[in-house]
Amino acid sequence: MPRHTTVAIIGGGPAGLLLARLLHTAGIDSVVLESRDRTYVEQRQRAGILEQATVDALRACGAAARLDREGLVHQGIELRFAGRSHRIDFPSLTGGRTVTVYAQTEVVKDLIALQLAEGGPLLFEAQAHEVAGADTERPEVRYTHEGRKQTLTCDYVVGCDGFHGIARAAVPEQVRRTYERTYPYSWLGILAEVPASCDELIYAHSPRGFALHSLRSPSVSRLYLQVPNGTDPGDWPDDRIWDELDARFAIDGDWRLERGPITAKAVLPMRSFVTEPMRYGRLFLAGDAAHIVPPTGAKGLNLAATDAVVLARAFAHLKATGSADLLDAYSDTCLRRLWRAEHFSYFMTSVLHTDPAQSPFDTRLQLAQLQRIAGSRHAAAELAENYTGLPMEGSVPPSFPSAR
Ligand code: FAS
Ligand code: PHB
Repeated sequence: MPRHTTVAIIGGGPAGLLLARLLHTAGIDSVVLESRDRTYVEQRQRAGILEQATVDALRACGAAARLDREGLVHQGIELRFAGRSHRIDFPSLTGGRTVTVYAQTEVVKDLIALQLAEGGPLLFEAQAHEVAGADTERPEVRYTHEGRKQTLTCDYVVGCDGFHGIARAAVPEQVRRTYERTYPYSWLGILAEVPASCDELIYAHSPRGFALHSLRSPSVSRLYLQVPNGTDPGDWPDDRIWDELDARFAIDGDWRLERGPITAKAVLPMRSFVTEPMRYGRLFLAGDAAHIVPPTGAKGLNLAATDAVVLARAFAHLKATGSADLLDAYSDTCLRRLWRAEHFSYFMTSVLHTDPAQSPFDTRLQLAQLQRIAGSRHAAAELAENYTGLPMEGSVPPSFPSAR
């Protein structure tokens, strides 16, 4: 295990793993420190939708072989409200853009396999405790691995350690600005061994609350329903879940929600969060370590991937030219696109969920907004452009500079 590396990466989730892979293809060494074990990281149920830019980034670094075989390209989504169904067609509204259904668990498995086979060190059960010297030329990451305290020195350190990680705290409080919104509801998410009852994702607004029908594969469905904060999944036996989903997806006309064995249940809270700047000295923050969105807009994983792409491009530029200008612009470059995604995620969450405290007037406003989207190409295009992912500034080159 090296005691020094060019880029120390804290966190082996999508942000850290994709960054390590992109750096490797640019011939830049890194070390990834991941606090959990491999099984935990690979099994953790999270996102399911990849924007085209995320697919492009995975292809650009040779991590998309299985994704290209097993990923399901989706050309639209369905909105349901007031007993009606409305399809939003992505290609016709965005000039050809689509999304791909491919679970975050699979992205993580693919990146871990590549990192272990070809990349730099990826240490599991390596818990980082502190980033020291972020504002010096030689930052240090202090961590514990196999019961022993260790220190990794580096040229740069990237906090990819998620919302509950430690890297963000290395940005002094007087420098750090945080922005946050919490929501008066959560999601109860389930995995069910049953084919999806729809060809594309269904987002449903109903007086009983929001529901989402997604999937993981042709035989495994992923569904969510809005529940009060603090809900105990144990209070939701399978039949109650299916009955409630039936009620929320109900539309005029014949449509049937297929039921099957539920193999996983979890409640996840909703939060919007941004920390600025995403850089301090030689410390950079990427992914959930810097920002959180409510999952309604399917942005979380994709934002993490964008940060990794922008940062890897900046490090590759520094290596190739000696210029740190892209590194210096990293935070602003990511934040400009991030705030647009924060708004879109907030918008999708607010227009589709029924806040228990909302008035009948609020509900009529939601229905008016949803009807506007269903009835206007312009309003539908705004949703489609945001959902499929806005172009990344200086988007990913067809292939990264080959490893020199
Ligand atoms: P991650 O949190 O994925 O990874 C951070 C990694 O750092 C973890 O593996 C953690 O173990 C490790 N770590 C933390 N502290 C450490 C330390 N001190 N030392 C070493 N390692 C440390 N997004 C969507 O788009 N759609 C969804 O449906 C969706 N559902 C979600 C459900 C849940 C329960 C959660 C929490 C998030 C969900 N998200 C969803 C968002 C999610 O996909 C994130 O955006 C994505 O995982 C972000 O990736 P990372 O930034 O890599 O952070
Ligand atoms: C998922 O498949 O987990 C998923 C899909 C779309 C969302 C959120 C979650 O908006």
